Amino acid sequence: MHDMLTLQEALARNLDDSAPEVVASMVDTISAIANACARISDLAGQGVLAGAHGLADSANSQGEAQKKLDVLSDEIMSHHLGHCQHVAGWASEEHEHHQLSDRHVRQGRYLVVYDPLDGSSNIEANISIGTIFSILPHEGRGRLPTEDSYRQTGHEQLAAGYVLYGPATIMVLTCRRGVLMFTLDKRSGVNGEPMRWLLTQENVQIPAQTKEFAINASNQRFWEKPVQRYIAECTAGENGPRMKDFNMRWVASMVAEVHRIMTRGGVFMYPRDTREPRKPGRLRLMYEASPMALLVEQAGGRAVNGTSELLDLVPDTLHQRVPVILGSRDEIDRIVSYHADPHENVSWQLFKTRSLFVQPQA
Ligand code: AFP
Repeated sequence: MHDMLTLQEALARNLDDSAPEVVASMVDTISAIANACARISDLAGQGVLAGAHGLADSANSQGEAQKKLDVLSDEIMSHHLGHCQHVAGWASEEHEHHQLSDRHVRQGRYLVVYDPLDGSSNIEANISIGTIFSILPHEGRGRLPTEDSYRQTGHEQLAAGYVLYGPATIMVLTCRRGVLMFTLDKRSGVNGEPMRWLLTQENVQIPAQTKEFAINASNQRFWEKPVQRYIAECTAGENGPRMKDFNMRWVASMVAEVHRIMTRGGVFMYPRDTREPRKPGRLRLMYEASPMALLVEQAGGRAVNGTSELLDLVPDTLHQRVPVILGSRDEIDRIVSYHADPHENVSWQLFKTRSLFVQPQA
């Protein structure tokens, strides 16, 4: 491991076309996030022994019950960002409003948006969970950031990433110059030194084709027709219009699903559904969809809401929800074409059964 680049070394090389003060400030900011995530990894890895299992006696700004690890992870992220001189403010899934750095609010170059703990329903089941973050420019540098300061499209992100707390703790990161993967060296960090993140993959590329999709199939009856059509064709397998068999995965941690796609391709879908027509989707644009969309696009994939590129969307509010369909480019192109086909004729034999997943009696 002695010849592996550290996070700081790899970032400096990745940003070698930038001004020195930009390199230094971005390296410092991502290091602050990395140190926070190393601490979250340690807590998550301690499991119930860390006293971080179960529900907190609180709800987040969207009325969702909070897990103790949600709250602790948010406090850790907030603490590290508050001590970073380059961060003017931040917004979290766990708080209705953004938070201002009490020391660097005017001079900070960056605004950070994050989901401190994605996949909370999996904590007690010991299934991989993660942190998702997005770094935006503080355009009004020198002035106090407002909530409007955060309402930037995904194209404005200067960097985006996630940390997956699995058997290994892995950070996947882009500064708009390709995608880098780092593994936390859990045997480092002695004598009070921060743990090291080592560069274990660079120039990550998502295969354009795949035979694997991820969707919560229990919602099938609520999906709109283009999604019904796409999934029905996948499950029809080699005897259906796709003429090949597909496999399905569903972890219920977006970070784990996206990481699988980063490593071998695939499609992830949390589409709009008709349960609550007023609710455009489950996932949040600013701290789930946008950062993941930048990562996927930087790795050669595609990320849409069904009809538009996710990176094009201008957020209305900090916690705006959107449909998310992302992954292997050829598959996303197909799904977009189905959404664009107003008269799409679903071949009815796919729907002869009561459910897409019940094969007709022989
Ligand atoms: P939680 O953090 O509340 O568990 O939600 C995780 C998530 O936002 C995303 O990571 C998953 O893909 C999706 O929700 C799972 O949703 P379902 O529980 O409806 O499958």
